Amino acid sequence: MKTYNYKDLSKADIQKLIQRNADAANTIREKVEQIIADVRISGDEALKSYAQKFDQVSLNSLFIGKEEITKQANTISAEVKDAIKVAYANIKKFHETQIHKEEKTETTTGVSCWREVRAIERVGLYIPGGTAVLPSTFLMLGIPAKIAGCKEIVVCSPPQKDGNVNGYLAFVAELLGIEKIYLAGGAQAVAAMAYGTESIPKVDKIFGPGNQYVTMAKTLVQSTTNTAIDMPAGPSEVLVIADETANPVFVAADLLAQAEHGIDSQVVLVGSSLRIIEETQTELQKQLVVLPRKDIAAKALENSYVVLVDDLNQAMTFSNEYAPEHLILATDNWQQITDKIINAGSVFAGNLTPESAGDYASGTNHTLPTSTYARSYSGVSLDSFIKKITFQHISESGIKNLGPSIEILAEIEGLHAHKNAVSVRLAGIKE
Ligand code: HSO
Ligand code: ZN
Repeated sequence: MKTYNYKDLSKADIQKLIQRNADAANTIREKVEQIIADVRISGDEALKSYAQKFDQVSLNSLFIGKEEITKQANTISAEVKDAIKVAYANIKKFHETQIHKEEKTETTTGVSCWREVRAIERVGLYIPGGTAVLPSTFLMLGIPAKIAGCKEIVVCSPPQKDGNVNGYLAFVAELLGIEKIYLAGGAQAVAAMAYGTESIPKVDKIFGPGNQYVTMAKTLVQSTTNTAIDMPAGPSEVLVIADETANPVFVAADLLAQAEHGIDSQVVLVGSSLRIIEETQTELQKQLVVLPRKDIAAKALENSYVVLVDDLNQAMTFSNEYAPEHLILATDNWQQITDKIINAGSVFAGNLTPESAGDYASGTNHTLPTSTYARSYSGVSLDSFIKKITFQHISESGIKNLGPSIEILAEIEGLHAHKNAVSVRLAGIKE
């Protein structure tokens, strides 16, 4: 990986460095628009013909039900089931801490205001399939949806060649109590959940990662329907801050863990120790060659880099500019800098905390903002599946106390009907 010295970087250089892979999404826009139009017009038929075209499978039914889910779930080993259960329990425990009830407040005597939480009624979870089946993503989206109490949870995942779903996904569905999995993938699945088809219900919000087609489809349906999406998504990324207390073997392993996700993934090492940086570069090559996904990881490393900084504070300044999806603090001194973190999706603090822990099983969510969106977005959490509705109640003393101010404000805005809605009540009380 190419190394830059922070001292030599101008503001413009830094802006260039923090820019993510300019995505070629526009080239696929037309194709995705066509897919969306097909699904709108032909519904299930379009989904079946896309399954034939993209997944090479001819489907009789567009979903599998409870019986088939149980059958598939039983094909996986007890060891894997136990590991999934550990992840399930931790993710559930952490997301349950996100349940909050807000207090009522009396803003003016006789005027009380409060908010109540309601679950989004119908949510759609897109779980990638094909070469990268991600049961962990099903856990990360399904658990908060269940805790929130969403009435309808629509799950779409591309069919396997045998027209079924993978056993790991089936087992997660069982744990979540989800009795149907729709066999649809890619942009066509997103279109189905946004518009609804004969089989697949329309939802209010779509969640989940996916390739460029899925991402483009989410972006398009968000602006053309009343369906919301979890967040804009780009290629996965990690930034590791390392000082002289870091372990180069661990740092290299963390960088590769992210690099193996895809050729467009980016990994950045920001180090204050030249020795650690050099040893990490050597380790990277050593560990890379034995990885099954070494070709993918090697490509990702080509668009990755190292920044040499003076100290942890300077490292944090760069990291905040970069706004990484994952931030690893590979230092025993992590407590010194956590206060200075402004932009990051999820933070992994200390030398024994790999990002993989959060990807799978520690409890935090792995659906996180990428491509500098950590500046303004949070990762998926219980909040993503709920809405908060404001309420107010005004008593006789309340309308007497607050009414005159409302009347004046309505008057200066020239909105006399607004003013009148208060005046008639005040007059009604006097009578
Ligand atoms: N690091 C990925 C999540 C993931 N890793 C799923 C393994 N499986 C994006 O945050
Ligand atoms: Zn990962």
